This record gives sequence, C-alpha cells and structure tokens, in this order.
Amino acid sequence: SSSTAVEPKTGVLFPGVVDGARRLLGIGLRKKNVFGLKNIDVYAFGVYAEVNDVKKLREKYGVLSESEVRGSKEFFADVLDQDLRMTVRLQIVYGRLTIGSVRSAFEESVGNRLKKFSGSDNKELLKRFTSLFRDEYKLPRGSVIDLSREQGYILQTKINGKEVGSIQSKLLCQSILDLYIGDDPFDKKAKEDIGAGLTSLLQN
Ligand code: DAO
Ligand code: DAO
Ligand code: DAO
Repeated sequence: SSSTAVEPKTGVLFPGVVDGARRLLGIGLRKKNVFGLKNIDVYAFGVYAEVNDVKKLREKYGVLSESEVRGSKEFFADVLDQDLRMTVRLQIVYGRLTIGSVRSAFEESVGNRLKKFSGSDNKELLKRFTSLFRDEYKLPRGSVIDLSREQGYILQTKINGKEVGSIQSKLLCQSILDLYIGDDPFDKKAKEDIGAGLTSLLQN
C-alpha cells in the first residue's frame, strides 16, 4: 500500500512515498535489550522500494503465486543482493541515545551481517563507517535517518533530510537491509508486511 502508516506503539508516522517513487512496504520497531534487564524502544522504521526496480524481478517471480513469493528465501535473498533502489527510514524514539552506543550497536548488528555475507570480519570497512559517527553529533528523539541504496550499490545516509555521507559498497547495502528483511530480522511482523508489499508491487 502507498498510504501513510503509523507505528502503533510509538505513534511515529511514515509517509506512503519518499524520494519521488519509493513506496512504503512495511514498518516496525527496533528494540534493544540493555544489560539483560529491559527492552528499550530505540527507533521506529519504515522500508521503501522503488516500484520500477522491484518490477525487474517479475521475470523470475511473476509466475509464482503470492504465497509462493512470500515464502521464498530466494526472493528475499534477491531483494538483498540486487541493484534495487530502496530506503530504510529510521525515526529515533529513545531520548538518550549516545553516538557511542550507536557505534557499538552498529559494530554488533551490521558487523555480524558483514561476516555472514562475506565470511570475513571486515574490520576495516566497519571502522571506515563508524569513524564517521563522531561524538559531537546528536540524535535526539524525533531525529530521522534515511539509509538508502542508490543505483550502483551506493549507500547514502541522510540525517533530518541532510546528506551526511555516501559509500559505495554492495556488501554494506546488503548487510544493512538484512537487519530488516533477512533471516533473523529485528521485527518479524515488519518483515512479513514488507514481503507482502513487495509481492503486490511485483504482481500489480
Ligand atoms: O546504553 O542507554 C543505553 C542503551 C542504548 C542502546 C542503543 C542502541 C542503539 C541502536 C542503534 C541506533 C542506530 C540509529
Ligand atoms: O539498528 O543496529 C542497528 C543499526 C542500524 C543502522 C544505523 C545507522 C546509523 C547511521 C547514522 C549515524 C549517525 C551518527
Ligand atoms: O549533521 O549532526 C549532523 C549529523 C552528521 C552525522 C554524520 C554521520 C555520518 C554517517 C555516514 C554514513 C556513511 C554512509
């Protein structure tokens, strides 16, 4: 669907379309367990895809039924791997986020995926990325981070609409998207909705 959606627990609103023609597929919540004590809600997220790019997968999947597509691991693997323009929008809901904790969460979650997809721990790539997260930056509640995969596997990062960095890395794009639509996603219900959204773009 391409209408606005509201993440129910946090009230965060996601527009139906961003970046011209990227359509909202599904929304979810990133939680983090701290010291094994409690779960905090860190950010709400929305995943978007460029309609015309998703249609490139029609040749391969267009003959399958909706439920076959949604249940296909290969389909999600193709979405992660191929040069399809997508955006993941994060809106921070945790009011005391420090850049140090963003850096270590990134090293853990994205670091695991880099290892999963490449077989090595990519310390250098990870450092190149996290060194951009300087201590003086602030991400108060309400901050919006757009992580987008542009044509040619360019990962572009915007904070509150302002571009803060770009890096060309197929592996990094794939690893970040895997957090949301991979085998062990942050929010399973969100992944299901995203799968349904992709399927409807594919078949309509
Ligand atoms: O130490 O107070 C704390 C808990 C902080 C948890 C931070 C999780 C960070 C998740 C990544 C955010 C990316 C924008
Ligand atoms: O939730 O574990 C996670 C990682 C999500 C990716 C966060 C990327 C944040 C990049 C911007 C940092 C700006 C200081
Ligand atoms: O304007 O205060 C600000 C935020 C700047 C944050 C810079 C973070 C850089 C993240 C770059 C990721 C590269 C893909």
